[in-house]
Amino acid sequence: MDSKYLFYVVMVGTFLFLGLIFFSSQKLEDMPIDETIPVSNLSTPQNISGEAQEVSIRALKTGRYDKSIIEVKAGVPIKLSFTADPGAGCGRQLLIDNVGINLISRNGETVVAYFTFPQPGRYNFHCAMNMFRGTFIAN
Ligand SMILES: [Cu+2]
Repeated sequence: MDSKYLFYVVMVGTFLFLGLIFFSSQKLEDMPIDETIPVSNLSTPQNISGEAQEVSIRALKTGRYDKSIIEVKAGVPIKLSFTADPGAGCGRQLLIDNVGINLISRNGETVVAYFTFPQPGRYNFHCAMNMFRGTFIAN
């Protein structure tokens, strides 16, 4: 066998092996929350007159949210309940783009925030590292 070829195979094999060790050592439950982002004001209904749209999101220890698409109405207040499995690592933090929401459910508790999407569009929600991902569709 060509020794250059053998060298190449050994190098690639070593690389893959080290990569596998590295990724399998990255346990979801060890992924940190980003403490530098100010936590949203919780449980402060902002001028809720009449009904709010009730929405819930759960971060699962499998590394995903329980839902990836949530349809809501734009311009109508939303009451969001967020819960994270204790083993969900960085998924215990929920950020929603453009509305300044940063919720943290450290130990499986449900945290609540009120907010409104001002105009129709797609608004992403995610953990600080963008591993957990979902989208609000405001109509
Ligand atoms: Cu993450």
